[in-house]
Amino acid sequence: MTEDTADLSPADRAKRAAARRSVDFVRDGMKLGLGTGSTAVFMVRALAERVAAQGMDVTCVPTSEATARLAGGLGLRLSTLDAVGRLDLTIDGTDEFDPRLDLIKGGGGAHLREKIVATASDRMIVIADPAKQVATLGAFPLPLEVVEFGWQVTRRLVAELLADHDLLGQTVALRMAGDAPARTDQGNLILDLHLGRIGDARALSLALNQIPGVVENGLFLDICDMVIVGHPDGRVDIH
Ligand code: ABF
Repeated sequence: MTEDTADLSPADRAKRAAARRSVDFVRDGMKLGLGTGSTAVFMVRALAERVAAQGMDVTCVPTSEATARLAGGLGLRLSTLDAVGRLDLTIDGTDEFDPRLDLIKGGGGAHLREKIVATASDRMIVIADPAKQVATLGAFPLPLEVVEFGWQVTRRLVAELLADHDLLGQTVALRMAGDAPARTDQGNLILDLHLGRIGDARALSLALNQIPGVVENGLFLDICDMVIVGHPDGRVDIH
């Protein structure tokens, strides 16, 4: 199945260009982590096309139920992380990346599985449109997956921690899906931290994850090896 690009927005053409380039890095026999989000959708489609056209043998571990449905429906062989143990490559989208290739992810609510899968991979390639590139992380709200039990206490502890990190006055919002709280694939809640600018991402990430009700934050630090940025005209830049 080859997609027609005529109806795509410029941002989607950029995402598609990055996605299509990323599957050039897939080799026969690889165990792959498949990301989540609209850019990852283009990648899964491109991967399925390439695997079918070249008769490649790849095994895929999806990072969300949505990606599992898409990839399985396109005929890609799926497995679980525990069954394969270690992955050769994960390809995923992002919400922001900075010059160090540090990321904010989790706008799609899948950052916990995405971080587990990326960390279990020898290599992580991120695919992005130009809007994702920033000088300093933090304009995009930082997602925190939190357990429901005591979540309001967790939110207060997070707010106090932000004050300690000179991020006083920033908001910590429960993510909603219509009238109800949004739920992750694990059934947990998401707090979005509107920070504006994150000075010391490493210190913040460590401190957030020490709060007992926090399952995982959306900072991906020293995990990504390459970012492919697509452009609407089909060009790509590699960082
Ligand atoms: C996933 O999808 C997320 O970690 C990130 O939040 C989001 C990016 O979405 P999109 O590709 O739709 O911009 O990769």
